[in-house]
Amino acid sequence: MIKEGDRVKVRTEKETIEGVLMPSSETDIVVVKLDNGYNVGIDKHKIRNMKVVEEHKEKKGKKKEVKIKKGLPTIIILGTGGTIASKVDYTTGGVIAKFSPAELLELIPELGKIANIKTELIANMMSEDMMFSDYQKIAATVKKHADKVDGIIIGHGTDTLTHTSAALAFMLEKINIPVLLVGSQRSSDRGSSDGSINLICAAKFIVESDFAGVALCMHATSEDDKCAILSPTKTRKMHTSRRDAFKVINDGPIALVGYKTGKVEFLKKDYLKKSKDKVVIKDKFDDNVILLKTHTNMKHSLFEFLAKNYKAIVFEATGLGHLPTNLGKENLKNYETLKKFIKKGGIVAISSQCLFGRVHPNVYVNLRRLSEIGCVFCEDMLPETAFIKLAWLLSNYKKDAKKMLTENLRGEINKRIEFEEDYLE
Ligand code: DAS
Repeated sequence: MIKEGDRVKVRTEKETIEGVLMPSSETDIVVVKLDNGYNVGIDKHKIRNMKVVEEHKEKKGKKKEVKIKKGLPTIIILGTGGTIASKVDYTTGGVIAKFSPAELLELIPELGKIANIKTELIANMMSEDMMFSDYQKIAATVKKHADKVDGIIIGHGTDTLTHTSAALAFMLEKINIPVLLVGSQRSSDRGSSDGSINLICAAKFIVESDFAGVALCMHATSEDDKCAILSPTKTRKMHTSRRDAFKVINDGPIALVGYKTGKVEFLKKDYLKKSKDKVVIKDKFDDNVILLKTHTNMKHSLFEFLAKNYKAIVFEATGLGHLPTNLGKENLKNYETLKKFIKKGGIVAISSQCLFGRVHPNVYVNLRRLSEIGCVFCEDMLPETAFIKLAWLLSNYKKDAKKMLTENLRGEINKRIEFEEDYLE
């Protein structure tokens, strides 16, 4: 029986191909990794014959223990999956998460010179599948280790990295050490992989600085020169594949960490410092909240559905906070639906799909009409942060949720925007 990882010889009408049988996501395509590292896909219908040249043997071997170095701080790396955790194992062809300390140090030996590394696998998932229950598992694991280590790094997929960082920032009401979330835009089997540099810079920042609290550590530029320590509630993935995709919106980075130099340069002065405080977590979330991007030609039936099925709606509205509620049969009915919804205790929160700048309830009459019926304008808060925050507030601070939504709790709101870096250059 031929299995993934076996070395095979495949004969088609035109040629014979030899290599390692890899996993294939398409049923009628066979994927073979050639000796030069490239994968070729072969249409099953064109294969005349395929035979095993050499069977794959599982590498048994005892897990190598890593000896603790006296005097070095201790960092635990928690794994949740994503590209940063996955590596194609060329012998088997399978994508595996390499996560024991020994395996990780084998992959990134520099880490072992910075700190004693422990690891724990919480999940092995792509981050687009994260649920609130996963946030609760991560927070519980952080609390379990927080007073036994000098810092925590959380390996995580990049797509919703900043949703989880916002959730953790709100859940960890009191935190005494740094908790840095790290992702990788490129998988570890590619020359341009960014994961190991992000991890090394995160470890250096933990060891070199007195910072405590939740933050992200990702490439600051598309070069391999430095990483940025970024806000957990105002950062967004702004490019599908660039390594410096993570940008702080309406603010700037907390600090920069030189990869080669290890030099930490703080750009913010008012950050939480390491302490002996006990960790306090409030980890409940209300499932009855939805985040919805508004667009032209929205149907009134959707507004009716939202009002009937949700407790709170966060709109990623247009411009300064506009909704389709002003003109025409459909839209005027939307206004009435929201008015009734709010009257019955529903919450309508408004953020902007412009991302930069802030929403404003008074500039236009259309905005005033929304403010008058009780819509909450969420200042310069990111839409996804407003969604996470409101779901968290509704469960942990139920009666004050609406009021606290526009209070700055974890740096998610800037009353004044000082930092205007032009990201669109
Ligand atoms: N699917 C992406 C995720 O897990 C992979 C990645 O970018 O890490 O967010």
